[in-house]
Amino acid sequence: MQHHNNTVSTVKGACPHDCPDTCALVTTVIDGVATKVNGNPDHPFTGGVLCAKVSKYAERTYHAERVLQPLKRVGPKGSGQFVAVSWDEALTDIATHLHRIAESNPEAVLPYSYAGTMGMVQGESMDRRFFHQLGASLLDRTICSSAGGEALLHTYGGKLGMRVEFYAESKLILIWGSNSIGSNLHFWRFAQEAKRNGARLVCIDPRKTETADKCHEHLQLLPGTDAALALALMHELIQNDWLDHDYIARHTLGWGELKERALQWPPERAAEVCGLPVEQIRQLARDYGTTPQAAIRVNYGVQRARGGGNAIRAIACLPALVGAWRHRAGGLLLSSSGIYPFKRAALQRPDLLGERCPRTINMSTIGDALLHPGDANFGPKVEAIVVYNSNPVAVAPESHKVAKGFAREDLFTVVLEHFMTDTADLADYVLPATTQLEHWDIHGSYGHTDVLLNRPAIAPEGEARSNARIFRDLAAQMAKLSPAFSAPHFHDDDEALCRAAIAGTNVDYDQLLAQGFASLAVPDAPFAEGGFQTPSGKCEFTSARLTALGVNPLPDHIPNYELPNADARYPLAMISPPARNFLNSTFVNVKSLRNSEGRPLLEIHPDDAAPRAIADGDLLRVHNARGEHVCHASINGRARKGVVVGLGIWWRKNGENGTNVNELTHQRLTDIGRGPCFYDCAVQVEKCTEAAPR
Ligand SMILES: Nc1nc2c(c(=O)[nH]1)N[C@H]1C(S)=C(S)[C@@H](COP(=O)(O)OP(=O)(O)OC[C@H]3O[C@@H](n4cnc5c(=O)[nH]c(N)nc54)[C@H](O)[C@@H]3O)O[C@H]1N2
Ligand SMILES: Nc1nc2c(c(=O)[nH]1)N[C@H]1C(S)=C(S)[C@@H](COP(=O)(O)OP(=O)(O)OC[C@H]3O[C@@H](n4cnc5c(=O)[nH]c(N)nc54)[C@H](O)[C@@H]3O)O[C@H]1N2
Ligand code: SF4
Ligand SMILES: [Mo]
Repeated sequence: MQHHNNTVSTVKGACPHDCPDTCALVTTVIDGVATKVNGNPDHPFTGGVLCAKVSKYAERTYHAERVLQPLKRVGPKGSGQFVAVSWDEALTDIATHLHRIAESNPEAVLPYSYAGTMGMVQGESMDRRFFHQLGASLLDRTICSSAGGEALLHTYGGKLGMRVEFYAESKLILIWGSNSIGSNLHFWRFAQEAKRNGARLVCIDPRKTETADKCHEHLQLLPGTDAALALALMHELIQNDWLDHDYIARHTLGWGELKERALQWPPERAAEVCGLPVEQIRQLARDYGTTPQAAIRVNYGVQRARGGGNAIRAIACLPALVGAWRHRAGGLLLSSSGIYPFKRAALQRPDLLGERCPRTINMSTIGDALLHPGDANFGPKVEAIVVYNSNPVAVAPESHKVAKGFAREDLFTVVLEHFMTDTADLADYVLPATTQLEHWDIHGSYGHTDVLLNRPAIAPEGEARSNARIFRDLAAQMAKLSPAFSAPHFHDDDEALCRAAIAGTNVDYDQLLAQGFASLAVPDAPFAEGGFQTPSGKCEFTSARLTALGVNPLPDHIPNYELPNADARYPLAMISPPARNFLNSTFVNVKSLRNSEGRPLLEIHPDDAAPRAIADGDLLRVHNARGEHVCHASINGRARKGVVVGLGIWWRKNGENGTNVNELTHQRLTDIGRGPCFYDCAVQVEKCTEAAPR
């Protein structure tokens, strides 16, 4: 109810989530309470529209289960026994622990963070300064995009591509490894516009997603076979001379070698590997080879298998072969994050390391890292871990090892969080963090090309503090033990950090303050005249840098680690892409969104269900040598034969047997970029005959 004497305001912000869309937000605040979060109608890309998840942001922010005071563990690890303590007590004790460990070996301290917020300030500023000063182990942040990101680096020279708005003018769009309706909604708006203007939409995905339902064609290939498909497309482009010889000659490197490789991949061979009808591959090649303004929206779903880097490289070669880059409505986009001029070094201060060169730990193998006793090769055992913007116990592969690592009584664990996640449950201290409605931040995007400023709309709930403030406050405590932490760069406040992110660039902070966003000047067609940022300046079909890294310099199909039936005990391939109403493991505890997802499910094809006597809704045991996950069967027509789909990422504690899909995934890494192989996983499925063990 709104009375005339209420103070009503609207505050401009940015969606912080790990989503390519980075929407501009407008929060309505009445008497200090955020009542509604909307899309900013003035931001062209957002168009006033948000996804279902962030429309529920007020529900998440005022959730009764928010952690609003520092919590200290009192019972055994994982017992859930915590008491509220003052900030002063928590920070003093944490600083004492970190200082003591760092005194004998700073590398025994490990930060663990990812993109719970994508903000430059709350994601990668004061935190990095703190750990650089300490000399803590470095974290290789590979869990999402490094295979594809590095593949793109070695092909185009960076994370660059088509401008998203020009997809609306394309005549053919390949949506490759992405469920756009679920995970890239604002791109989908442009694809819809293109469709209305007569474009053909093709979806390439092992799962019949909502997006596949709305495309003209769906190539439902087996997981991890995209490079074979791309090579067969090249084979047909060559055989039918659907090539732009001029573009190839002037702007590419290694055409002779690539051609030779592609000619080894007739469509019949790829059809066999991909599990696709050969005519479907031929037709796609014909469409791609004969439509100028052909665009590819490839996404990270492609690169979560052993050969994921090579697959992205093979796909990324296609636009150069047909000269699609000549048109602004042709080409490819994986990520646009490479265009931002943010001053990362100024924010993160890697120079604070001085002469020290700490070891690097890969976040994708955190299970093994936490269980490692330490040796000359690995370095010291991890004795303390500080987690923020991430929920590794739920999201990292082979999670029973991750949980076991975090359960170590001798590991000192601090978790900065909004909620008691699976990871927070295993902490020594849980520190209450602010949400995006309560703090400052500045954002780029990986799906568009604007900069956004996030202003706090409301005061922090309870005793919550922003990540940047928590690391500032921790530095102040450390300064009592180690004077280097009293330096001025440990005093910069959050808004000053926003300004520092763009200081000296041509992004105008006043414009951000006034309007909430600012567009970067980017060319319409980035590679129309070549101009790739590789060492050769060309689109590198062959990469000398990959040779130097000991990787095959020419894209190839690399079969999955776990091919179904390679081990007869595990005949099904399992993929675990995101659920539409969750964002990774965020929002799992928001009731309205959880109700939409129901419960943890495994989608299975009728031909795989029938011989196992599995009916829709049955309780299932999904297992392999690493573990078992109990969930319910869904025979909804979305899984292909031979492939099961466990939509993620539920919290383990919501699982029927206290696990989620990552109980089954492994810690082996991708060919390029050291990434995880979530979608390269073989399992067996059977009906549960008795109530699930807990
Ligand atoms: N609603 C929602 N949106 C999200 C997220 C979320 O959890 N929920 N997560 C965000 C994050 S962190 C990221 S990284 C992005 C991810 O963005 P995308 O990579 O676009 O993620 P998805 O839309 O799930 O698309 C992955 C698709 O790849 C398919 N797939 C699996 N294996 C293969 C394969 O081998 N080949 C091909 N061609 N396809 C394959 C899956 O079935 C799935 O439909 O989305 C972001 N947006
Ligand atoms: N099986 C399987 N596993 C996967 C994937 C998959 O497709 N399948 N996807 C992978 C991918 S693409 C990714 S990116 C990772 C994502 O994994 P994570 O980066 O761990 O993402 P979330 O699970 O969303 O966890 C983010 C946490 O950060 C917290 N948070 C948000 N904002 C703030 C803040 O301002 N301060 C603090 N302190 N905390 C905050 C949220 O409450 C949330 O608990 O998961 C990976 N795991
Ligand atoms: S999660 Fe993505 S689509 Fe939803 S509001 Fe945020 S940026 Fe927009
Ligand atoms: Mo991700």
